Amino acid sequence: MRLDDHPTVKKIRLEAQQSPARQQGPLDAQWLRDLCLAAGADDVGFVAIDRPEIVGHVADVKNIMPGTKTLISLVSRMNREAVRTPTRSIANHEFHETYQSVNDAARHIVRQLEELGIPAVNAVAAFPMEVQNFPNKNWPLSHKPIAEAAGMGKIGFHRNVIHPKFGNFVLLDTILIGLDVTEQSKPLDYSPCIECKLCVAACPVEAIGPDGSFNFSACYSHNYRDFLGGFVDWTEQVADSKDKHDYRARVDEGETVAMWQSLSFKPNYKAAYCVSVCPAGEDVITPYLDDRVAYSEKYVTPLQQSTEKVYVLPDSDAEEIVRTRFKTKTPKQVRWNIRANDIFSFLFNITLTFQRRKAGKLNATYHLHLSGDMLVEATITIAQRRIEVEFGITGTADVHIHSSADTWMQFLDAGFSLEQAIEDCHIIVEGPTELLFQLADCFPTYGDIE
Ligand code: B12
Ligand code: SF4
Repeated sequence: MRLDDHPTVKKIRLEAQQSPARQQGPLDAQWLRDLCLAAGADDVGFVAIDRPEIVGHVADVKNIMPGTKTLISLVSRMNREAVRTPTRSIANHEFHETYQSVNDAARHIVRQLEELGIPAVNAVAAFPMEVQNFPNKNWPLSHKPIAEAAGMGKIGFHRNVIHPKFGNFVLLDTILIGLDVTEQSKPLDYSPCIECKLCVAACPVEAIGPDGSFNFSACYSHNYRDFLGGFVDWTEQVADSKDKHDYRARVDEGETVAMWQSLSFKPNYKAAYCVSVCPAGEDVITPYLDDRVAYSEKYVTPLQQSTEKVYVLPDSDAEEIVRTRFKTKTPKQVRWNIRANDIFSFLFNITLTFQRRKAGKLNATYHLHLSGDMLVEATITIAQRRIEVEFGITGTADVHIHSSADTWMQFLDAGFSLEQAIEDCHIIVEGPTELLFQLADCFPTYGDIE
C-alpha cells in the first residue's frame, strides 16, 4: 500500500485540514501555569533553553529531548510535621508520596500538551534513576539549578532549594517542552535562607559544614545506607560471610530487615534532618521568629538526641562527630562504595570523600605526574578546609608527586603503606614528604572493614 493511501495517514491529514489549531507559536504562559497548577503542582516557573543560568545543563536536556525549547520547573509541597518527626517511617512516607504527586502532576501535564501536539517529557523527580551508570553520574537532569533559574527558590546553606513561601519542604521536577512560552520566569533577587545553621546542628554526620561546604560521602554513607551505596556493601557482606553467625556479627537483625523494608516498599532515608529543621520560608518562619530557643527544642533537639546507628566511613569526620557530639547515637563503620574505575574518576571521587575537619590547617598545592597508558597530570589544592582538583598543572606546587596511576589509585586503601611505596620508589616525592602524609589524612580509609 502507498503511504498516502494508509487509513491512519488519510485520517490525520483530514483532521489537520479541518482543525488547524495545532499549536505552533509560543504557548501562553498564563494558560500553561494554570494547566500546571490544576494538575496538582504547588508552584511552577518557565525557563527558555538559551538562558545563561542553565548553559551547563543544555547537553543533558538535549540528550533527553533534542528539540527542547523551554523547561517547566515544578514544585510540590511536603507536609511539614511529617518530615520533622524523628519517626523515620512517617518522614520517609511523606518524601515518597510527594515524589509520587509531583510525578503524577508532571505526567498529567505532559499528556495534555501531547494531545495538543506539543512535544513534552517529564525528566522525573527521583534519585537515583540511571543506576546502570553507577558509580558515575546517574541522574539525567539536575532539577535544582533549573528551579533557581525559574524563580522557584534559591539553594540554601544546606544545598536544598528553599522556596520563598513553602521553605525547603518541597520536592522538584522538570518538564521539557518543544515550544517557546510567551513569558519567562525570573530568578529570586534574594535567598530565603536566613543562615541560622540549624541544618549544621541537626545533621548527625555534619554533611553540612559550618562553612557551607557539603560532605557528600558523609551524607551518602549514612542517609543512603539502605539505597544503592549501602546495598552494594550489604551484598558484599553476604558474599564474604563464612556462615550465618559470621553474617550476624557483621549485620544485625535490624539492619537486615531495614534492607528488606527498603527493597519491598520504598528505600528509606536515614536522616534528611537538614530539611526537617529548616525554618526558612514565609509559611514556615513564624514559630522561629517568635521563640528561637523553643523552636530548636521542638525540632532540633529530638533529632540530635534520638537513639540510632549512624553509618560512617573509617577515619572520617563523621566518625569523630558522632562519638564526640551525639552520645545517644552509635557510629558503625561502613565501606566507601563509589569505586573509581580509572584515574579520572578517582581524582573526581576524592572531591566527594574529602574531610574538612581532618584537613585542619593544611594549606598546600600538589602537582601529580601519573604514568600509565598516558601521562596524566593534575593539581590538588587544599586550602581553608576545602579541596580543588584540576586536570593539568596550574600554579606553584609545594610538592611534586611522581607515580603510576595504578599505585596512586591505591594510596587511600586500607593496608596500603605510603612509607613502603616511597621507600620502594613507587611514589617519588619532590618536596616535604610530610605534606603527602597530611594529604592522605584528609580522606577516610577505603576498603574492607576489619
Ligand atoms: C545527587 C543528588 C543527591 C546527592 C548529592 C546532594 C547534593 N547536594 O547535590 C545526595 C545523594 C547526597 C543527595 C542527598 C539528598 N537529597 Co538529593 N538529589 C540528588 C540529585 C539526583 C541531583 C543533585 C544535583 O543536582 N547535583 C548537582 C549540583 C547542582 O549540586 P551540587 O550540590 O553542586 O553537587 C554536589 C553533588 O551532586 C555531587 N556530585 C556532582 N556531580 C557528581 C557526580 C557523581 C558521579 C556523584 C556520585 C556525585 C556528584 O558533588 C557535589 C558536591 O558535593 C537530585 C535530583 C535531580 N535529578 O536533580 C536530588 C535532590 C537534589 N535531592 C533532594 C533531596 C530532598 C535530598 C535529601 C534531603 C534526601 C533525603 N530525603 O534524605 C538529601 C539532602 C542532602 C543535601 N543537604 O544536599 C531534592 C532536593 C529538593 C530541594 N528542595 O532542593 C532533589 C532535587 C530531588 C527532587 N526531585 O526533589 N542528593
Ligand atoms: S536551616 Fe537555616 S542555614 Fe540551613 S538552609 Fe535552612 S535557613 Fe539556611
